Amino acid sequence: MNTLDQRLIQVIPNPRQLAFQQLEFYAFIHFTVNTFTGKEWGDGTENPAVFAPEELDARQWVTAVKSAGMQGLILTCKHHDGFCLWPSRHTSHSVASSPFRNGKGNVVREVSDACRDGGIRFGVYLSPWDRNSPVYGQGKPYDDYFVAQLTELLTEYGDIFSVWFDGACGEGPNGKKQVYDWDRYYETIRRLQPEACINVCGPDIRWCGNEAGDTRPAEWSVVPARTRDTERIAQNSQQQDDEAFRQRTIRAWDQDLGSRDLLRDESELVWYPAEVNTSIRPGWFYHPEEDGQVKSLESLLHVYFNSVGGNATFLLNLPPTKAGLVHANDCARLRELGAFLEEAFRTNLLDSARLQADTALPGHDVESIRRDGYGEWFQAKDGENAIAIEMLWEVPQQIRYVAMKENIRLSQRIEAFVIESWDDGAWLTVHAGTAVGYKRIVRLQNIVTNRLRLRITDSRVAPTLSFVGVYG
Ligand code: FUL
Repeated sequence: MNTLDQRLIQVIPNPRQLAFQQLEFYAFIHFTVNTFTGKEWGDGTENPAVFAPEELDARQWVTAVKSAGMQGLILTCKHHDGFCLWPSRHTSHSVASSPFRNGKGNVVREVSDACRDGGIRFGVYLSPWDRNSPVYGQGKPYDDYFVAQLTELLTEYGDIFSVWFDGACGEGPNGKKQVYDWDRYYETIRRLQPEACINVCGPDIRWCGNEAGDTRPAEWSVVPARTRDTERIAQNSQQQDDEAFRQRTIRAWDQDLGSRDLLRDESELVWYPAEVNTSIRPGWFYHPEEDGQVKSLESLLHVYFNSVGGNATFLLNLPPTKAGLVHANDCARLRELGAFLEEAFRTNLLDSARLQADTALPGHDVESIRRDGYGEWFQAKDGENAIAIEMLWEVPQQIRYVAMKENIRLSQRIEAFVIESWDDGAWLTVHAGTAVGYKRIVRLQNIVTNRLRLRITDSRVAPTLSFVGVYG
């Protein structure tokens, strides 16, 4: 083992990151005064009287979220406009000053309760950038205000799985510039909700760097520590309310964050897995004129396979309407997506296959890939960085997807693999890939064969596989 590989495989997820990655797919909900004013970024001068959802039903949101197979929900408790969806004791710019439930309402309460009742996780988005707060830009007074709000959210609404800190800020040199006390915010979260991950401007989950649902061909979880730099994240984030930004994809210079070549000269490495966030519609907030622009099933599947199937988590945004409901068009698409995924991954053809591996570390034989989980796993012998696993069926099978998972508790090791199908007396390469990590799902062109071979052709050290699934 060379020293670079030794360094790389020492970088592993902590338990909160591991639990987070296992959620795979969860929802974002963008809802605030913008829903009523038609804007994407409110400026903080909105009259709370505009916030009047008359049919708000958080259980309807949770039903829609679950119908797509999502396992959590992150709510914009406060967006850049500063309006709070809960009756914060530290500002009157909140639901308490609105007609919603006659000023007695609390959207955060209703949504967190509905999540708990529906058996999904609840997370909070709290925008650091606040265009309403009079103390924004004053340093400590704003930090005190922000921490007080965080404390309300983290102590009064049960278990929180994610605190999502947006990097966006449009106030440049002429505006009010707040230097955030990130360490103090993080310390507050660790103390009050030690299991919550801090996403984007935070150390646990890495923003994929765009809002269009674009992903890198290889999303690495072991990356340079400098990718966690909040200044850099903020610079790459939205600087103004900008439709073009929302469509922008990953820039060429930012494509590789974790190849061996790139990491070679990095002094500090961290486990920082990617999250892909995009909206089901062009905007993050609801606009009736976008009712006909709900993303197609194929385009959502494209993002799903590249994120959940590409070693990243998928945060899909749903914008509730002015009435306070997820629109029927979005609900229909979510049901369609959920039904598709359910059907695609229902039957694992591996259950009826015979398995052969050309090598295995004692105690980690190939049969371990049949059961999903980290209790048992396949592992090659030390020093063996290339292996082959063959799957054999009595009769030919029609194969559409192959899912692979590494035992990431032992880091991310696989760097290159191929899938081959036995075709007319010879092995035919049907897919060549790179990183696997938490999960890689390969879409195949409807292969028909009774022999499939997975060859891991390069690994940092002896590769592991905690699970392989083959689906028709
Ligand atoms: C961006 C924000 O400016 C958008 O309004 C939205 O909240 C998105 C998730 O992050 O940076």
